[in-house]
Amino acid sequence: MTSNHCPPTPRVSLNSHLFQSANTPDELRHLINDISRAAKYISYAIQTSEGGLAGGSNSSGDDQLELDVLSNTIFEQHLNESNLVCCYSSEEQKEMVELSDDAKYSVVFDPLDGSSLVDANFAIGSIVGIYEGREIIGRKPSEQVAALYVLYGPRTILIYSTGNGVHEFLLNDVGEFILFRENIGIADKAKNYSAGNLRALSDNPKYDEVFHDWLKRELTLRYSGCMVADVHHIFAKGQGIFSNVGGSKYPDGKLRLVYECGPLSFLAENAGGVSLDGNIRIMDKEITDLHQRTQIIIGSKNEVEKVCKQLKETSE
Ligand code: AFP
Repeated sequence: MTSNHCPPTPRVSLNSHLFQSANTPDELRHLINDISRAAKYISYAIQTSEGGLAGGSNSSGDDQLELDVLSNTIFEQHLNESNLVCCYSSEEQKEMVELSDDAKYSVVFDPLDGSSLVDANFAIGSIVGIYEGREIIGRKPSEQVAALYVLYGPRTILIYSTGNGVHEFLLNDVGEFILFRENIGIADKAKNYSAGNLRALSDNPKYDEVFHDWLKRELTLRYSGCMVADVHHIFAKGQGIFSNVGGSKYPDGKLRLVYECGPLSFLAENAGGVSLDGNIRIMDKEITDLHQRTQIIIGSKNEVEKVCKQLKETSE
């Protein structure tokens, strides 16, 4: 007898991908699953809350939105419940927080990157880096064992790497992250550019030259003001460059090594891209302060190297 019922659509969940394709150690797989559950709650909170200022400020002196605070708390709860985290450090908190004494991993995260864009209904994201062991100070982003980000846009997507390719998952209607694209690559040549901290153009003539070179060569500008969304554009299109270069207001650029640049550099390099601070790999930078800032030029190899050369010609 034949049946009218459609067979279930073949699908690969985040958990089964971590287990079967990426061959991830069990504890790390459980931790990434727990973090992905936190992201589902944040995704729901973004869709249902009204946003607005909470009245507090974070360790960098920025105003905190209600959703920043809420997202931080959601991360905290899930990391705590996992029992796999000895300590964590959040962009929203000054100090490291100790959790389970004998647990294996430290987690660093920006719970809601681009939160100032919430009111405008732009895409925003969460960024996570995972290290083995307790210390972060004195380490380098190259020591991360995994990194991921979640982008809350028209669709919620999660991108992760455990050093074994970069893979993208889509949050479906029943709340499961399902494989969307596997082994994402970044080509050497960029057609798109995403230029951050453009206030530096007025006092950093080399950055001004780089920017005008992009204009002259008619690359396509794609910039939203949320690093997760802007770097994701590079993964989505398979090419592009994102920059956040220093000027007098932010001499080292605006972005944080630990919470933003480190994890996204781990992902970009795993996709065949390059990420430099103008001189060296972001992955090779020693972490001396949890909230230290760094310049970053990330994306397609040829363009990143060209820009860093142009910026260096500046200062020499
Ligand atoms: P918020 O989290 O305060 O919105 O800041 C976002 C961000 O840290 C990063 O996601 C952007 O790339 C960067 O700031 C935007 O910098 P510009 O002000 O230079 O555009």
